[in-house]
Amino acid sequence: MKEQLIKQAIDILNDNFQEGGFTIPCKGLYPFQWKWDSGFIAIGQAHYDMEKAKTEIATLLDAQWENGFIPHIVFHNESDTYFPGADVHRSDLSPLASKKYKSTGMTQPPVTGFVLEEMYRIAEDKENLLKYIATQIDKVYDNHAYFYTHRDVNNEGLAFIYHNWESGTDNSPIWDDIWKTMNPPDYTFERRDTTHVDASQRPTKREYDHYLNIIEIAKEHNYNDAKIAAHSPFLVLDPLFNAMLIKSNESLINLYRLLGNTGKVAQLEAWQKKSIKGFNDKLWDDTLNAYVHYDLRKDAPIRFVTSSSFSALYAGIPSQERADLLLQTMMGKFGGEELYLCASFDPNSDRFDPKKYWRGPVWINMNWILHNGLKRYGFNDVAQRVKEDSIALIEKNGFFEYFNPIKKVNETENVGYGGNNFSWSAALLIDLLK
Ligand code: 9WN
Repeated sequence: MKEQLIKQAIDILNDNFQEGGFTIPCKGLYPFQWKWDSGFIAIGQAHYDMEKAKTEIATLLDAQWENGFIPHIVFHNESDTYFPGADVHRSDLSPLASKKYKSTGMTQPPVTGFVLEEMYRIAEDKENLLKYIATQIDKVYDNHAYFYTHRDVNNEGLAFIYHNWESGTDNSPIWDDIWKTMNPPDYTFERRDTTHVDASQRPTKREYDHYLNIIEIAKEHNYNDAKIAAHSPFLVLDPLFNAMLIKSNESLINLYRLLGNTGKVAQLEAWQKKSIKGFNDKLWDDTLNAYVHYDLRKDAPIRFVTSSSFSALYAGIPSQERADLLLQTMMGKFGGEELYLCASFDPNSDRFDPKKYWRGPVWINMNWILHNGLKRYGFNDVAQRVKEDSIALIEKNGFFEYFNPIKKVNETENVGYGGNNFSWSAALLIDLLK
């Protein structure tokens, strides 16, 4: 069984690998290179073809902008199966954009630092991999410098996101109250996602109006961060995004030490200290006993528990005492026997929807982050359950993009949703099974 699943996963990843040296998240639905997908994909590739993993990350970093920014999509080709494409995003409006690649002007969770460390963990020839890391690591450092210089408006060690697509958790109910503060035009456009996937599993037309509206505002300001910080109706501190930054800081520190190149370590440690403090001070909610999102526009927390709330474990952010509380919250709200771990949104909330994308379904990349985070704090039984649930969902349904967390439904129907033969589900399953 295990060998069979690994073989299937490798076939999917090889099939999704493109000539330009990158892997698409899935055919039809996502025909380009996505930032955090590439990172998770490289972790899977590292187990069976390290050269491919190296290429994946090198290609992504090749699209870095002059200010250290790394875009969320790199448009390597002219595919028209995805909306909105390069002609909507118009990265050329920014004087700092890559001259080599068209891209978006927004980013995604900064996973690349810890991905390099994961590749090092997996590598058999560690010396060879360190040589490769030496050629890439400064680009990742520059990306972190970008976040601390241009995205930390209150100088508290936390980077803002200005678009829901930057969070990676696109239509989370977290954003619902922000949409109420906006009134975008009823844009005319042709969506492509709902030609690949049932519309009931995707965001609504009105949600897309909001998504496009924020892009238009950012474009009016030529993707200038200071102007975006001043004018974007969406400005949020996201616990997942910042946990990934903090985990990646830690990895960069470890890797620079291994390289014997410690010139940047003091700066990374200073950022790290500030970020961990900022995260604990600003994002912890004493009543919910969880980390939550923070709306910088309203200057108020967004008080819901999501799978992002638990990602802090992977980055070692909570004290053991807080981690214990976080585990209680997770098991109390998300851990019932009738559920697979881990729903993406609080299953007790009336905003929970078990079929709709980031409003409830289980995602394998989040489960991978949570599995590793739970292990870090010694919560081995729950870590094991997250792993077993991930394997069971894929084994039963296939390598889908997301899954219905309700077990009863799982017994009777196929409950894998979104894209099939999805790259990070394949890649991270390989890592979980090895
Ligand atoms: C927008 C590629 C990406 C993931 C995101 C996921 C989805 C895109 C979309 O697909 O977002 O970036 O068009 O819906 O939400 O996490 O990186 O797999």
